[in-house]
Amino acid sequence: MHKPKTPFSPEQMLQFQQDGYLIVRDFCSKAEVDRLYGVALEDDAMRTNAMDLNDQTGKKTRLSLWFTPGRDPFGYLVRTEKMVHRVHQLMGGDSPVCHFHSKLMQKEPKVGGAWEWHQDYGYWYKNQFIYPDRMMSVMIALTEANQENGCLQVIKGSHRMGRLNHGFTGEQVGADMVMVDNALKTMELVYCELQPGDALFFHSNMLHRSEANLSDRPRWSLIACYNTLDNIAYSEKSPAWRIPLETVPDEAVTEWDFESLSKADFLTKDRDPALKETGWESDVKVK
Ligand SMILES: O=C(O)CCC(=O)C(=O)O
Repeated sequence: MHKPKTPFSPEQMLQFQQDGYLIVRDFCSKAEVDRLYGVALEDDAMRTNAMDLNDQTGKKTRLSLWFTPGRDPFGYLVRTEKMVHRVHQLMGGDSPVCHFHSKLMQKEPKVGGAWEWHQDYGYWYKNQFIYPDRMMSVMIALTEANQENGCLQVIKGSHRMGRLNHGFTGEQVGADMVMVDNALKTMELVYCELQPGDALFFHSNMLHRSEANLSDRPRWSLIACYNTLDNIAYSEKSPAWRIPLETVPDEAVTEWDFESLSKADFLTKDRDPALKETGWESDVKVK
């Protein structure tokens, strides 16, 4: 019988269960990061499909979000064996991995805005995914992320609180601040400083936020979001979340021919009225 791949050690699995996140240093090589960042900067489709989202102070965070992984270096990366096997293991290892969506986060120097405390499942609950333990995100740093340029902050172990209520805080949707403050009194706040190529794997109920980028250096990253095939979304019209991923070899990112993302199914604020019904449009507009 085919033996499932288990790249994480039992100690790492325990750490993920307790802390809700794991950092894998040098998950992507310099050559992979160069290719990904090059496409991020140069592919017109990324630029024309980017959305600017306001934070509470009027600073803007730019992101491009698409659903179906294509024949481009980002589409390859999210389907690499090293990625899918790790995500599969962290989400239980007994149901195929699907790709919900990916986002290219473009936090520009001086203007890149903050993100309020939230859980990703605080949003995805609206899409009626039923199992939070079978959803997760992987952030891959394309540039250095540190406290000066607004790296991700997490409350270690906060995924064990379960889903918190989310509502509007100013223009953004954020978690109930009473419970966030309680969490901060109880658990450790961790600044996830990353070097280009580092990966942060985190649970869908992990409380996280980031501050504005007040530095003079960009903070760009990919966030790939996954679910398992058995985790049905009862109110989600985007296509990818129920298609089991076919993996590609790790070297695809740097060695395979690739296409532009021009045919990718990007989320745009007004392109797809059907998405409005899913709650996606409103989530993204305010996030
Ligand atoms: O990139 C960031 O700073 C935060 C993004 C985030 O929290 C999210 O997309 O859920």
